[in-house]
Amino acid sequence: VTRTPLMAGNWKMNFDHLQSIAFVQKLAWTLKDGKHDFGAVEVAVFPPFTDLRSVQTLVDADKLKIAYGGQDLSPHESGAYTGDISGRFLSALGCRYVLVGHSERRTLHGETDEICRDKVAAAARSGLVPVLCVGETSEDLEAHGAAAVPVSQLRAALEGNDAVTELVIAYEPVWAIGSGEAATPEQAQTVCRALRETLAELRGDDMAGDTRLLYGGSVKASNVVGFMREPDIDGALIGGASLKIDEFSAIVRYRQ
Ligand code: G2H
Repeated sequence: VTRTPLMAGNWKMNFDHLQSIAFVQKLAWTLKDGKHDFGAVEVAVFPPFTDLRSVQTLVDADKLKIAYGGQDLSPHESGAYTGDISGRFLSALGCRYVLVGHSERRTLHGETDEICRDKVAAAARSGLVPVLCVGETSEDLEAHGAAAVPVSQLRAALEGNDAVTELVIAYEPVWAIGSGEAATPEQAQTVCRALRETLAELRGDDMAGDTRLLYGGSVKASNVVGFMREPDIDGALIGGASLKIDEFSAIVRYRQ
């Protein structure tokens, strides 16, 4: 199986507009200088919605091979949903990806498994690749072990979503997010294996073999290699460390 690793920076609600632009430009220069092979390790950033247009302009003008996406989308196509962003708007801006069900959305915005399922469907309808985030809280971990909740979130997100043939899954244990305390590579591998097996059961071996599983939660340049050695981990979703150019570019170049 050849799955191209994906290093994805989730900027969350950070950076002002000029910082976003400067960051993408600097990232491109740093990776070009380092002769980064974009075909070997894919790079994506998830800026705030308000910066996507400028990121698109920059990427187009310089033919940068950096992919980008939104941090969320509406489950609806259009209509009376003040403040929401349709997947159509994102694909019109050249987005390839969109995050769905990040734990901060699930917790702070009450996004249920059903809402995440509708968002996965909406992403696919708009030609976007959903990056479905799953993960257990420390209470879940104690009560049910690590894999139960992420696996049930994946099942729920795919239920009735047969039209979704391409997605990325990010395993982000909630206790590891922004805490500085990442899961161990072995812990993350165990859950990613369970997720891949679930995908195989639901969608067959081909899709399970092709789907990239990312680990997220306090990923840094100093711990990324350990995760990337695991057979079922195909990249990382990076929050805090994706805001620092040296850290993020070192993560992207983890093989060097
Ligand atoms: C998890 C992650 C990025 P951080 O939220 O999605 O953030 O790397 O800061 O833990």
